[in-house]
Amino acid sequence: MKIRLLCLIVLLLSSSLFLVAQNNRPNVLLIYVDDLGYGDLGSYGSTKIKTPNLDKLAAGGLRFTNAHSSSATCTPSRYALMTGNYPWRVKGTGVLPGDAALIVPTNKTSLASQFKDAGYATGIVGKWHLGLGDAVAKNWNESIKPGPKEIGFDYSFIFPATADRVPTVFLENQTVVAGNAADPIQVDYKNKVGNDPTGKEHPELLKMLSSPGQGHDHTIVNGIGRIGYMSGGKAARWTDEEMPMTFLTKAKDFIVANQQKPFFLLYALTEPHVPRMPSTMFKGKSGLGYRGDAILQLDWAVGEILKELDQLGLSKNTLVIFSSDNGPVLDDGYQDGAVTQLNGHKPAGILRGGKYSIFEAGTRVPMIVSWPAKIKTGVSDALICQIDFLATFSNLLKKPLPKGDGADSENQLAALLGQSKTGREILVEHAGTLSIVQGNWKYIEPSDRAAYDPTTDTELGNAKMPQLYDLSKDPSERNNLASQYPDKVKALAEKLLQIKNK
Ligand code: NG6
Ligand code: CA
Repeated sequence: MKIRLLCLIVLLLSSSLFLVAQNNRPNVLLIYVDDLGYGDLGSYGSTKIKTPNLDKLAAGGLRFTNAHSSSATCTPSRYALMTGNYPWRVKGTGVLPGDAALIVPTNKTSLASQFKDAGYATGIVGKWHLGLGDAVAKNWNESIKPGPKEIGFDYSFIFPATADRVPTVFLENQTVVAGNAADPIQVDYKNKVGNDPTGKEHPELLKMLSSPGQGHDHTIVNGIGRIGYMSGGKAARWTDEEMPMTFLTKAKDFIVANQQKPFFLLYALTEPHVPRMPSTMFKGKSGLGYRGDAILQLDWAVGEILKELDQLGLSKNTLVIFSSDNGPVLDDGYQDGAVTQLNGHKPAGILRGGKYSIFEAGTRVPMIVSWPAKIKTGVSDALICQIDFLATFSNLLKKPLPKGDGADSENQLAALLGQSKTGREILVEHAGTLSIVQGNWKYIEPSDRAAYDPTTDTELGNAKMPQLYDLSKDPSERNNLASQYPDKVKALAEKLLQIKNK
């Protein structure tokens, strides 16, 4: 009898220890989408676009109202996500061409290497846009290093830059998928290579016209003019309509293969970035042009990957984070109906600006966090930035960051898990120009940059005079209070300078 009791106690103790261990080592699925705006999801107020899968995730998790990417474009936001450093401190972290070299340091902790060092299986499936190899000149016909592996991803299935940039190929573990030595790939961003028709010379070959003056009229791939020239690799070139299925399949395969270990998967969807060329099942479905269709498509992909977690019994102990790399844009280079069929939809919700803008819509993005084993459902107004994921997961994994790594990243674990309502005290936002947010106040530094970009129809938020907004009363940044509160302006300008000089 006594022995039985003892066994029972040992069993109970070891299973609760196991649970503790499990709770500190959840699987982490980071779903990172491209150019989705603060107002694009049902759970963030959209009535024109239905996003049932993400709304369900939000209803069962924590929905953030003041979460940010570091920057208002892709490369710098992804750089910050990976390194925990403000990208504006480092030259060469702006939007990269498709032939750029890797910009993430391989000798510092990255979000991926941190998970890897903690014993996780690490993978990335989707958009990369952080450069590959050690130089612009590279041989696309052999394995390219350094890349995802050298910064901590065991597995990668990526495309190099953006969907509108050459080379329009996938790389699996840093080798082009379906590459062929007899049809070598060449890439050039200045001069035409090979004999492929370009959008500029042959607009009659396009299935979707590019927007005048935006430059998406170089090599045509899959009936779409791209930025940059490429030749060769005919069998390796992607079909845009298949991309969601391709990425979903690879992401599922990774999860299935690593279901016994804790894993970190960055599932970096390309939607709703241009060129929006949804798969047949979504074409025309939103009634809002291809941008709306692309959002339905990404919502579907999220639903499918979550279903996979469910079927494998992994949902409860998987921490899912959903967010976007920057704010929304309608016309980003193609005539795809985003403008003409907008139908009253507000991609940025109540916020002003969008992608490229230092106004809030540039970096304030949807962020949903779910971890059924640990996170209570609700809404959080905590100020939090994707740059914080590095220090936050360092805390969760109990792997302290080496001194100097991720210096701009803050441990916001309590906010991420909904245990604290306050997040950062201060955040610097970035869109070329910088701004600083502290509590309700936002100060935008004076800038000579243009106030408005006519090609994308974006209010960039730049002004020669200082700007000060009270975000609690004026989230749409309409009333510049700088002249009424000169002391506040001075204090925030000084604080910003201090952070810049850090
Ligand atoms: C811009 C492109 C735009 C898009 C963006 C990058 C032009 C005129 N526009 O320069 O189409 O590719 O870069 O988007 O070239 S991001 O989401 O990857 O930052
Ligand atoms: Ca983007």
